[in-house]
Amino acid sequence: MYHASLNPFPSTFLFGSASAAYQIEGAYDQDGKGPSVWDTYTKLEGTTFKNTNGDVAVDHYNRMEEDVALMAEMGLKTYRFSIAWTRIYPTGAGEVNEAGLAFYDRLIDLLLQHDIVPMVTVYHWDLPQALMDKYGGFESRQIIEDFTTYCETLFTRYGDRVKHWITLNEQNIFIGLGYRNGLHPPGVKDLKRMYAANHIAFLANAKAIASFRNLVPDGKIGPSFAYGPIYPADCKPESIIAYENAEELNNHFYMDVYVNGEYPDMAMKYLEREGIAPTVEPGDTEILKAGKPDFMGVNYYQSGTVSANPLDGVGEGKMNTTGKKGTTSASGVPGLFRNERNPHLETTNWDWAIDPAGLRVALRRIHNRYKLPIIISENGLGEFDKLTENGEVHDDYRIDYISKHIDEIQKAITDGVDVLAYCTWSFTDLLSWLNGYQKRYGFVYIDRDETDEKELKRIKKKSFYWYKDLIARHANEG
Ligand code: BGP
Repeated sequence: MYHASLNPFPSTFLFGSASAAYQIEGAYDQDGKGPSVWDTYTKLEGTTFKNTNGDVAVDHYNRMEEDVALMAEMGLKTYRFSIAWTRIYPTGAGEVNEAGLAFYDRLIDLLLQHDIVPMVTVYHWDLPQALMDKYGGFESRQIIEDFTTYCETLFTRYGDRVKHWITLNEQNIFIGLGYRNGLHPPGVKDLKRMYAANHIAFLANAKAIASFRNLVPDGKIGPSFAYGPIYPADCKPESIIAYENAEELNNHFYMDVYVNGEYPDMAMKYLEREGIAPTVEPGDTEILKAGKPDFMGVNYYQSGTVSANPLDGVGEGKMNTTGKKGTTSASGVPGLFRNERNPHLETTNWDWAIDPAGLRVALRRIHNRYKLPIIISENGLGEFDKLTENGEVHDDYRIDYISKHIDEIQKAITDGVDVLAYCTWSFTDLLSWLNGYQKRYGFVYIDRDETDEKELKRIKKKSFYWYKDLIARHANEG
């Protein structure tokens, strides 16, 4: 669909930026914080790029005022950040740590003073190590109660000031990389365990949403799903089936459960045939249905392209975590689909397809299938940035990337999609889980690398000034 002219962004639209606790805070054992699975996992030899970890990260915990001052200078309308469960409950449950709660009080109050809407993610992967040791984290239904209690503590404490909440960040990624590829904690490769843990994560998500209704009745809540809309590699009927397989197993499988409380039939039949389907106990479907979100949170980085894959075809592949272009290997699910490179798209140095129109596709598909408003909770470009001798960063490629994605959002809004907010990933540079510090995403450069923390100086990139202007322009328009 072509449009002769585009609708403006609504005046309430929130242009923002995002982060996650483990990737920015550092201060890993300060003020009573307990260890998370990421504190432990990153210390195991060979798990991350150059053995990087978030012990110091970009020291946001101790430089929060400076970082919020930069957000205020930029004119951000919203800032999405996550709360570290282990700052609130150092061992996951039991005794609450007041110092941890107080830190986020200060952050929220400061944001509000600057008219920046706080958007809180309750879970961005840093599971308390104590709960992993006690019952295996998401592999036990005991987590449902502990997670709900933790969420209720947050809703009660901050619900008067925070009205935008994200439950689980990218359940598909933390469960997939944790239990299929063995690349995230707990480093397991077992599909049956993966789908079982995934089902428990759905229940935890739904329970937390249900209790939110009582505690913050005027707030909005939803999960953030990592949505890579799938394209068929060509118009061969077998490619279309492969595309449908991938869209259903990778995407509907998650979003259908969030919204309707039911797994899609064909994906479930496939899992049953493979002997890896989750056990849906009596009462589970009711719990899932009672946890319908207010919006779908979408983290969009790239689309995917697939062709048919025979039963003895390719399975798990190798990820590029070095930034050496072309080092991603072939992958797929035998019998269902094979991931292909899209010849019409450029890729980043980490082999992620650059596809702004894919965001419009994602927004339209979600709107059509689920009829929910959408918050784009992450989108951005991870690249090597260069600090010039004059202390500047000319990241024109990032400006190009983000501006093209924003154009596509505007087209989707004109198409009729209800988009509430757009958060770039990320505000400052930060630690990439598996890719160290060299894969940078921020508007603010942090002067550190894998081996040297230096002084962690904050330096505004060219994109900082560009996004600032863009926000001001849209504010005047709306
Ligand atoms: C998402 C995560 C973020 C962030 C981003 C970039 O999956 O929610 O936490 O890390 O991806 O990914 P990467 O750091 O692998 O480049």
